[in-house]
Amino acid sequence: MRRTLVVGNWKMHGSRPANAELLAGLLAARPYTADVAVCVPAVFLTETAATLAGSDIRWGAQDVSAHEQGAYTGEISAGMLHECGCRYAIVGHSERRAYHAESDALVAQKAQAALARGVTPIVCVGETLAEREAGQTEVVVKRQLSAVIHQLAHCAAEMVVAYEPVWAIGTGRTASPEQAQAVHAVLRAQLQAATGRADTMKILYGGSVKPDNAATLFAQPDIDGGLIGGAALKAADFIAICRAA
Ligand code: G2H
Repeated sequence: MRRTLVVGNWKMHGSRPANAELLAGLLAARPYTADVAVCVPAVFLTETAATLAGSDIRWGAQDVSAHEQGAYTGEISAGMLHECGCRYAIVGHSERRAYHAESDALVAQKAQAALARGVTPIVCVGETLAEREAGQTEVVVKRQLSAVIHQLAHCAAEMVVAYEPVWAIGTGRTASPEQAQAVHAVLRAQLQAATGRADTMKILYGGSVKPDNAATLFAQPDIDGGLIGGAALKAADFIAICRAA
């Protein structure tokens, strides 16, 4: 039985006062039946760690460098994230693929760098609207996941996968539970073929998850929780989603 995981992806939102209020709200609403985590902007990791330390709410980053260390201005290594107590690092979010030209190969290197330092990568895959309409959904997500599996070989079983259809991100359009489940089943079959342990691996859904659609999505057999953007910025909404698990 896989335990549901709900991860807030704050993206480039937040401020010290707003974060303090949001985290206080999440702490006050414990206990949760789901595992709960927040992936915050890197500059807030230390404070987030101090606030959440000793609780069962986990924290993580939204990206990680593919490099271990060195002259890479602006980059943050997996070792640094580990020092900040990060449990997770999102890699390959479609916003990074689109706005920072991240390739499948780079995403795979980032996932490997995270795992090498004990940080669990949350590997995002997902098709654009044009790709869906061209009937390419399965080809695209399998290609994206295959790059990571190939790079990671034996340790692939330690990662989390997030299926985020690009057309559903921040648009208010959510994949129907049936559409999402169909892709999750494809991804799980691919993970099973590669690792033999897919029944223990979490595949999250992301893309306009809200309090009113979370329960139906999470009830699908291959949807193990969510990666939540906009609705993770309001304590009441995020708590409601965590409770929908
Ligand atoms: C998808 C998601 C979080 P939102 O990017 O990763 O954001 O819930 O705002 O669509």
